[in-house]
This record gives sequence, structure tokens and C-alpha cells, in this order.
Amino acid sequence: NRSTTRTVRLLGAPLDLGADRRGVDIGPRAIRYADIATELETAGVRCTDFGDLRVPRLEQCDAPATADAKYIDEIAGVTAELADEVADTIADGDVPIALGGDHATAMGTISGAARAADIGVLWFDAHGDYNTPDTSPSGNVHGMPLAAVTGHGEFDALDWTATPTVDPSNTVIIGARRLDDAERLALEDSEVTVFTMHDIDERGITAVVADALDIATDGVDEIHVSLDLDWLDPTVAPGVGTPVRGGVDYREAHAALECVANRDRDAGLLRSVDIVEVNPILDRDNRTAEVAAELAASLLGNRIA
Ligand code: 4U7
Ligand code: MN
Ligand code: MN
Ligand code: MN
Repeated sequence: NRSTTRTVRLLGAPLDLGADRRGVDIGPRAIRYADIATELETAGVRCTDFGDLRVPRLEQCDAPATADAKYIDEIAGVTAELADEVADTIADGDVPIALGGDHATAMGTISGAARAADIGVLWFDAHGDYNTPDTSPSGNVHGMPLAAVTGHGEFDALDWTATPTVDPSNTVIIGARRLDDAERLALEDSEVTVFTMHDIDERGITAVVADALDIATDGVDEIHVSLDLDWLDPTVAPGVGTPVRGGVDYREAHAALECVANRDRDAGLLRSVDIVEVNPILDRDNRTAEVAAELAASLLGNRIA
């Protein structure tokens, strides 16, 4: 039970090696400028900031060694460091929020969070991020992190994938509306639960999230929440590299994260968070970063509204 004020620690991960569109590396700054710290403090959460992890710049890197999983070695290095910071943050009793950066970031957050506990995962995304180097149509690693952490596929560069980090039966995708063909088949074969936009349209966001929470927490004590801003409709969050029409609106996003917060308030559930894929170059007036900062408060805040 969560009676005392929590402290969150922002961990900037300006990683763009997992995505094709440049600019997502500026995401952590944009989210800070959108005043995530004030949003969180206003919602009753103490906010500290670790600063940014050191990430190799694309210009410094050699051409990708493999087209199957571009920059996987560099990404493995960054995510290993992030995993250490996440594990340290949790050991200090704080809640880490990794600010991306592209979604490959989540491999670090989740593997760090899963070190000392079994966790479930809620993955809010238009995409499944369940490609592997063998199935990926793009070779972009930000389309693969959920496969990597659930032990699906071969990821030679990631030594921790030898032992699955998260049980797929505690893993839930919410809001999917663009899955690649091979990815969809692999998800059907897996124990990962997928709630599509169709499910949200039919049943409403709060019913879907309630089910997702039951699945993610079955037999585990804590959860990781991974929020890809392209989960939202591009009219609400235009600053993302891979926008897909037909996403949730602001009110549904707030309601979803507030459902998680309510369950967390009763059970002390939330272990770690990613907020990823904000691309300020593609954004309008920092709108997407502002949405990201506000939704962080919906998820972690102590107030219902
Ligand atoms: B994101 C894609 F092919 N599936 O693998 C791929 F459509 O983290 C997109 O969800 C992945 O933004 C999107 O490249 C990754 C593509
Ligand atoms: Mn994603
Ligand atoms: Mn996505
Ligand atoms: Mn509300």
C-alpha cells in the first residue's frame, strides 16, 4: 500500500539509433521543457532528475553491421547502462521514469526493473514492437523491444535475452492498430495479450485497462508501464516518428493511466515507467511533449480528476 509520498527519478535516454526518423533524441529535453517536474509535483509526487545517459551519436557510429537489427551493439550498450540506473533507482526506493528516445529504450528499463522482482508489462502503443531481427521489415530496433524482453526471437547482442525478462503471459499490448503480418502471427502464437483499438471502441478504455491490469498482475507483485506517444491519435500527439491514425484521444489516455494509478494506490503496483518516441522535430509547439508530461502526472499522481 502506497501511503507515503513517492519520489520519481527522471532518467533521460536520448537514444535515436533504434528509429529511422531523426529527432527523437531531443525528446528528453522537450519533455523537461514541457515541465514534467512541475506536473508531477502538482500531482503530489516528488520529482528528481538524474540527467541524461550518454548515448553515441549516429554520426559517430560505424555503418550498421547488420541490416536485420541496425545499431544493435550500440543499443545493447546504452540499454545495459540504463538497466543499471533503473535497478539502482528502484533499490533506492524511487520510481524510475525513462524519458526516450526511441522505444528500444524499454529493453533497458524493463531488464533493470525485472532484476529483483517478477513484473508484468503494460505496453501502450499503436504498434506491437514484437518484431525480431528475422521478421522486421525495417531493421529498426524500436520495433523489437517487446519481443526481446519476453524472450521471443534471437538477439545475439543482448546477453540478458537468454533468460526471458518478463513472462509473456503477464504482458499486455493496449491500443494496437498497426501490426506487421509476421508480427501478428507471432503474437497470435505467443502468450502476450493484445487489446486493439477495436477492443477499446467496443468495450471502452476503462474496461480494457481493468482487464489488462488483471492479466499483467496475475501472480506478480509489480508492473512496468511503457508509454509510446504514438499510442495517441496523431491529432493529439503529432510529434512522433511513426504516427498511425485512429488512436486514443487525450481523455481516453488520461482515463487509462488514471485506472493504473488507482490500482497502484491500492496495491503499490507501479515499479517503473517509460515515456518514449516524442519527436520534437516533427511536433507542433511542443504539444506532444506537453501531453507526455501531463500523462506522467495522470499515471503517477495522487489525485483523481
Ligand atoms: B514504435 C514497424 F514496420 N512495425 O518494425 C517496424 F511498421 O516503437 C514500426 O512502436 C515499428 O514506434 C514502430 O519497423 C516502433 C514498421
Ligand atoms: Mn513503440
Ligand atoms: Mn509505436
Ligand atoms: Mn480522470
